[in-house]
Amino acid sequence: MFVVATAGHVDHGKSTLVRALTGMEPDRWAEERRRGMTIDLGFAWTTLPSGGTIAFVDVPGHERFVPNMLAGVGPVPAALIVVAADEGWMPQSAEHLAALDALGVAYGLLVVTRADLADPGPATTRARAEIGATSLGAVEAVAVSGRTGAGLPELRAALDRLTARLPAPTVDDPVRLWVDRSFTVRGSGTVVTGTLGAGRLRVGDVLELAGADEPVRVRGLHSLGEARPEAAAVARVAVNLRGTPRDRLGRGDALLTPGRFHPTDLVDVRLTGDPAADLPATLTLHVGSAAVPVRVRPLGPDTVRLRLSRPLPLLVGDRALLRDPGRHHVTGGVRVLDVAPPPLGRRGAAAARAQVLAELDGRPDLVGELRRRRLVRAGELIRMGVPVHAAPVAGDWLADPEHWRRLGDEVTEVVTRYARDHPLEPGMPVDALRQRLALPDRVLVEALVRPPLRIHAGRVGAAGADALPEPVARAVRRVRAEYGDRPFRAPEADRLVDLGLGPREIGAAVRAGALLRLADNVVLLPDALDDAVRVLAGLPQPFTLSAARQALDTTRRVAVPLLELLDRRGATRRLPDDARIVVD
Ligand SMILES: Nc1nc2c(ncn2[C@@H]2O[C@H](COP(=O)(O)OP(=O)(O)OP(=O)(O)O)[C@@H](O)[C@H]2O)c(=O)[nH]1
Ligand SMILES: [Mg+2]
Repeated sequence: MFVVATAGHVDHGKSTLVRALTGMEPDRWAEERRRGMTIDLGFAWTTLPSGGTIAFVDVPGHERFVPNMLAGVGPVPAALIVVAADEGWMPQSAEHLAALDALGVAYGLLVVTRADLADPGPATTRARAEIGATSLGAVEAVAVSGRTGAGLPELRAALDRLTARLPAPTVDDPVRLWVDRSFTVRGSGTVVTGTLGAGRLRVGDVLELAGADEPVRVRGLHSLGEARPEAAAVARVAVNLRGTPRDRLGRGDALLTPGRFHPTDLVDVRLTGDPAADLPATLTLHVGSAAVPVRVRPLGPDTVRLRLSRPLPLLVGDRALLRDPGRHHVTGGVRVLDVAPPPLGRRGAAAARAQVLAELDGRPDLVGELRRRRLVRAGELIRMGVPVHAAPVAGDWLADPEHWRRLGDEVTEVVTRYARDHPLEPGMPVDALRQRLALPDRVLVEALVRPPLRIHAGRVGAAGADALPEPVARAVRRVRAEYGDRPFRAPEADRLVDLGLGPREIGAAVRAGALLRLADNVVLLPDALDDAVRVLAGLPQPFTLSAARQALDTTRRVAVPLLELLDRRGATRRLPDDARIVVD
């Protein structure tokens, strides 16, 4: 299916033309028919000579209803520009064309109607000149009479040529259905309609309603008046939503593929066309079927920041237009450059931002986004409209490669400095390191720690006794040299003092696994435990404390806490008579 919107000045014959082409009535309201004037969007469809189906979104031409017109053309890729032969180019011919240009609509047809009332030549010449200067470029022109039917076969053939040129829809893209109508059907509940420009909808799909938390479920689908299990872009669709009250949504809302959009109320955009130097501070942003007041903050010569009065699900590259509702004037088009721009706090930030924006063209660019954002979640980029084809560095985090390398170096520096400043701690707490590097997620720290650094018990440090400050390490080496051949003799308290091993130093050595503490001021080398079990296993079982003390060639000061430690570890068992056995 193809969807084409009409455009043109009031009373130039848009609805008459749609009626003549489709046999359907685009003016749905009694008031429209009574006044002979379109007020709101109308919908009709027909089959072209080629067999293709074409649906029309018929828009009002009156200047008061331009916002309705914009809601209709916003999501539609092609336009039928209607000019009356007897009136020629008029103000809303110009305003509608400016809107199409601002939105970047590139496909269209000029239809000069009421050709039975006047020579279509002059209107055709003028309109073609106007259209030729816009995003539509050179268009085919057809003269018709909605009254006599003259020119309609030529118009149908021209529509076939137009639709054949339209780009193929991207049916695998996520759905962003801008709602242009919502109503209630008795027995079915809420129904919304819109132009599905990309993606695919199926009965049973769960969608997000932009700005609301709960999901909505597609209960039924209609397209061109018929129920269908599925509709693929491009299509006019009516979606029946299960359990969503009618007052929850209306024109300007959007139904979205879950997780693929991130509604934003702050965007940086490029003004397209000929931006005025003195933009009003408040304008209305029209995008899709939505119209939202915005505050405009100029940044660069053709870039501005827009603060939206309510969030919209925008993507990098989106086209939209700014309009001054008071002056009935399309101010210009915009192309969205950034849907999650940084705050502009400090002085000079706006100028710096303008420089960044000057480099952007609205084409999603992963490498550039990573360079600017340095660290960002893949899901976040996807929700901005940036395709992700790079491997994450940790979790779902992507990093700018250069930044990631720098972070790796910083980890080494910071941890080394920490070890120097806190010689008795077995490394830097992971969270302190995370905060020091201002990293948003602990998994990033974990991914940045590389040998010889390691994470042990929530701290980042060098592995093993290497982590000991040199004086403690030296003392431990002395202990090993002096006691290595009599491993169950513990240095006396005054010897420990001589070696510089106070309680804090002993604590550090114990945490690093360099010493084993049996009691206050009673330490052994860590291999002593296994050796002790081997010696004790050689004794006749059960054995007494005194037998153990002699076999180990040590004192009660060591033997008592050593056996208690072995009991606790389950290597020995104490019997009711205080003798012990070695447990196999
Ligand atoms: N003679 C003649 N009259 C026409 C032709 N097309 C439209 N009209 C008349 O022009 C008037 C306006 O036609 P519409 O089709 O309502 O115009 P419109 O562009 O839809 O107007 P809005 O929706 O209000 O912008 C009606 O009275 C039509 O009968 C035509 O080709 N020839
Ligand atoms: Mg009309």
